[in-house]
Amino acid sequence: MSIFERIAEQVVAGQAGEVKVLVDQALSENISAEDILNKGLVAGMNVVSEKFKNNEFFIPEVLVSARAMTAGLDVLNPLLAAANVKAKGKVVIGTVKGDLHDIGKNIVGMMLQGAGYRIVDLGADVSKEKVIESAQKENPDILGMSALLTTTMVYMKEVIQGLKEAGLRDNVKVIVGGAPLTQAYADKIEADGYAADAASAIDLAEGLLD
Ligand code: B1M
Repeated sequence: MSIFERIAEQVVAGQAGEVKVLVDQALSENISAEDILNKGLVAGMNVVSEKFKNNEFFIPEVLVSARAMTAGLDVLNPLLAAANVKAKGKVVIGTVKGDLHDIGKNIVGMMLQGAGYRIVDLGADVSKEKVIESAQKENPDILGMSALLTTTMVYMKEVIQGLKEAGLRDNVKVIVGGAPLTQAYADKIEADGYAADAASAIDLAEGLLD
């Protein structure tokens, strides 16, 4: 089994310590950080994504795998930044104002990171002003908004309106998700896309930036 397959396998198994050891080992064998990322860590998270989509993995397994992937990413990040590896795109993500539910948003962020996107996580309870400031500063390809309450999902429309008023709406694809959201609601507020889960969010991002 190649070192890449072993890294991927340990990401799927959620073994953070093993992932770190294997990533260090791969680096000591002069394998590039980019190859370790794409052929090892991301390959592993792709398997996790599929298992999650097919109901073979549930939230706890996804979180443990995401943590294992992050352990590997922590080792690679400085090297990737130095090597200037081009990410697939930049995603600003947050849970909307008034809403403290951040577990789903964190999973979506981690899975997108695992799929090769750079993530700027604004956290939870994020105001329209903070989104606009971040859109100006970070110039993201995608803005992702999450909401878990029927009372807070309506705020997404205000954020989109705020982006329009700031002249930023055409610069960024807006994707939305969270348990009370639907495709119909996403269409109504003129978001660019809706994803029901983290694996679909990756497919959505890939499609929008294609
Ligand atoms: Co709250 N809560 N909660 N809660 N909570 C719900 C959402 C609720 C449905 C429970 C219920 O009554 N059955 C209900 C909402 C009812 C409604 O509005 N229709 C509710 C309520 C009422 C409340 C409070 C008002 C309770 C109170 O204080 N009276 C309060 C509100 C606080 C606030 O936000 N202001 C509250 C508080 C909390 C806790 C703090 C205790 C905790 C949150 C902890 C945290 O997130 N750090 C909590 C929790 C854990 C839940 C439930 C039990 C679980 C949510 C969760 O994490 N699911 C939830 C019940 C439920 O949903 N069945 C509930 C797991 C997570 C992985 O799934 O977030 O759906 P989810 O994310 C998925 C997808 O939705 C999607 O991908 C994710 C991964 O597959 N997705 C995206 C999510 N964001 C996306 C973004 C994307 C794309 C996909 O693109 C950008």
